[in-house]
Amino acid sequence: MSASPARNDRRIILHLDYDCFYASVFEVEQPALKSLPLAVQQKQIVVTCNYEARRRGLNKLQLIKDAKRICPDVVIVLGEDLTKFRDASKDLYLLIRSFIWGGRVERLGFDELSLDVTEMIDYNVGLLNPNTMTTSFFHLDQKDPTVGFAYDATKFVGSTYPPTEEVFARPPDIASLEMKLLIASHLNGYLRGIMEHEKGFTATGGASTSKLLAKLVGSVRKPNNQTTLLPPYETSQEAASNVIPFMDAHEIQKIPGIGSRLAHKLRSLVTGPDTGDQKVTVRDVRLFPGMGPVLLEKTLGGPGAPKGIGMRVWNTLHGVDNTEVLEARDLPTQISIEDSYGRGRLDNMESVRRELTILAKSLIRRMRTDLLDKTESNPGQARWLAHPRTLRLSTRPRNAPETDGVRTYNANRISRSAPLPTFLFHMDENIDALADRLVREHVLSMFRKLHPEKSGWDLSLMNIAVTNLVESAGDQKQSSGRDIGKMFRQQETVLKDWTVQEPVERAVIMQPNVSEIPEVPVPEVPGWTLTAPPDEADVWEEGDEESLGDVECALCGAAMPHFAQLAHQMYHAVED
Ligand code: DGT
Ligand code: MG
Repeated sequence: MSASPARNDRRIILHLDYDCFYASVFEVEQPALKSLPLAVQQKQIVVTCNYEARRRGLNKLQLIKDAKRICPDVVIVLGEDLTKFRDASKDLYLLIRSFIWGGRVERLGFDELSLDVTEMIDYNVGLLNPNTMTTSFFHLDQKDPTVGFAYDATKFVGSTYPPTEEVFARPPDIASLEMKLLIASHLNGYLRGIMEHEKGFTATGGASTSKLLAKLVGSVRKPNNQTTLLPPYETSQEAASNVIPFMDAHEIQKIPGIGSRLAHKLRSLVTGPDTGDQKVTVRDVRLFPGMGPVLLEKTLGGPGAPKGIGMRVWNTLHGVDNTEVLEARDLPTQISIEDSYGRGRLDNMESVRRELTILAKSLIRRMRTDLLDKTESNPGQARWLAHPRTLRLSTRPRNAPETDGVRTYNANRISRSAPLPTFLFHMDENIDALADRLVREHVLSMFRKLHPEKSGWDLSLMNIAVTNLVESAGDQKQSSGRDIGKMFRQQETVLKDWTVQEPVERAVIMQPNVSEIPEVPVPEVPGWTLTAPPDEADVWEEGDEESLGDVECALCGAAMPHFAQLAHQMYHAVED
């Protein structure tokens, strides 16, 4: 077997995963739902359910009909319009980011955050006083020493892996990784408390030295809990490392970055032909004879596989992940809205016009939500932080049935682009009128160019997007955690379980003061037709949760996180 990869445990990373996120969004709106079993429906599937429903035997990604059979009094709410989830997600992200120095927060899908808190923890370790450890103070602001919270630096918050009782008879050494993680567990608990107190959302937290380990250890105890992965981490002495047994126990497909396709190949390697129901763990793969980066490259590499996949997976199996927490952009790169349609629903121009108008309304609403400067109190005078220059219409036609009557799935979208008409930026017109005009004067002619036939297109999907965003003058950097002192000053915090030494003013992220947008000439964009799916790598995209993973649907080629595969397969099953 090849040598274990070297570790670099200099960073401290926290992970937050909001509990039953879509269901919580409804519960925050209507608190009475909290005590009832609640399921959120998309198509024919329960995409998530609250923990009361889980206690009664319901699961995520179950068919609605099964959920009703298992729990007849389940309350079902429709969750197909993602707007409120996106808004809550953005709100929570901005709240958490306001605390983190340098804004080092990455949003993963709608309901997970990775936080690089290395600098905050190093700073606070430097201020520890060995004589007053139980009455330490966590500084949230380097400039204002009164901003922060009191904590006991001899105890972890939440649980640990392995459990603390077994290993923690002695207090950790101040210079140790253990001490950094202990302090990080207090920050993790504080942030979770803030989220719950300020916004009503609970989350599950993890603390470790990489995005991978923080995420995995976070899911050890759900919901509304947190876990810290304790050192030693060194893999050079495997017997002593906590990382290796922790990683080893996971089923291979549960590991972030190893989606179903890779898991399938690894299972086939380890057990022979993969029937899908074998349980193959990280340990089974790691200890397979001859295992190492070379065999992994041979097994997983090939056309379409990312370069160096063997080494990456070898690192992952050992819990080594050196990827950075990516700071999110404040503005999207594009905004796109789409919907899918059952067979025969889009077969005449009137139904196409009606559906395009619905999509256009959502698009304009999203443009206003994401691209307007919210600091202007009079909405009529709000300024655009960025101007998209291009309008894109994409569709996905169904394949005609083959001679044997079987209809194959068409994964390809076709698209057409044109300059975005500037009337869309008029704030004095209402959204319905703008959407109507956009469709009549622009989108319908794009549609006819894509589909010159008068009818019979049988489309399974339509998408309208604005792309090619040109940011307005001024920089769009928002205030980061370092400015937090300004935000904390007046109002008293009544955070349960958290002692805050200083009265605080609530964290409000200040948008930059952007000066008037100069008139930029609209570039000429010739119409063109694509056969590949458009680039969907935008953090605020419609359908975010299905655009951020590394798994690809074998039927339609859509990228999605591996957790989404089952629902996605069901979606195909019920689509037509
Ligand atoms: P948790 O974290 O187990 O308490 O429950 P959730 O509901 O937060 O589940 P999570 O973290 O896997 O996903 C976050 C949200 O994303 C969830 O509330 C609904 C949505 N979601 C999860 N899986 C899928 C999926 O396969 N398809 C679709 N359309 N949405 C999904
Ligand atoms: Mg969650």
